Amino acid sequence: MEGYGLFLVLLVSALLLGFLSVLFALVWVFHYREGLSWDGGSAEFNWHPVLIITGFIFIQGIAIIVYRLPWTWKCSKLLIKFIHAGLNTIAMILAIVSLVAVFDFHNAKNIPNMYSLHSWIGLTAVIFYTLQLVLGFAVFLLPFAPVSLRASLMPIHIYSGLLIFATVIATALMGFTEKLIFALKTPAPAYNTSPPEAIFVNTLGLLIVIFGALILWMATRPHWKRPPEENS
Ligand code: ASC
Repeated sequence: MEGYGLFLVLLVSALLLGFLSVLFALVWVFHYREGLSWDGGSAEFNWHPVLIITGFIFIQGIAIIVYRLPWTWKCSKLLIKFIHAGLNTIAMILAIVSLVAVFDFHNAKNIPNMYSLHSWIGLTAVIFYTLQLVLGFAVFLLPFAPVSLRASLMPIHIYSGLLIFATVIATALMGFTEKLIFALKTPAPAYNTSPPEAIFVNTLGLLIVIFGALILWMATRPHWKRPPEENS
């Protein structure tokens, strides 16, 4: 349990940043935008940032580091696997609902779909995340795959999980910039005049980058890994 105190500091910081990011997303849509509803208008679009930040960034980040929590090392590995898979399933559902909100809003307003880099990379991330979840469930949770197959797929599972997580954060940053450019033009104060909403959402972007940096650091320190078991 090398550097356990530092791990706790990073964990508490990541949790605070995660909650703060969700809070910022809610303040953004309720204070600066049209709030939330499911009516084909802007308030339906607003589910997109709220659900992505809550599910696809915060919950996914926690799902990544559940194996690193030292007080779970005495729990059965199977239980932690179910928590890992369960949190990732919740994140996947929220990400898919958030995409439905955008497509539904676009179609109601006759706005084209899938033309931006944000949409190309974002949809690709959701598809790969779903594949990763199904494959992870089949190989690591169901009792059928031989240990040799588990061992050879584990580095790929870890690599693709971290790559998808980092890609989701990069995609969210593109989304913030897009939305601010679309929303902040005349008669609203333009983005390039740095109105309060622009500063606020840029700050949200910074919070998410720092959250991601902490999660990736905690996940990749070899000495914070769950100690191997005899029969795992
Ligand atoms: C599993 C599991 C592990 C790995 C290991 C192969 O399903 O619980 O620790 O795969 O067996 O790397």
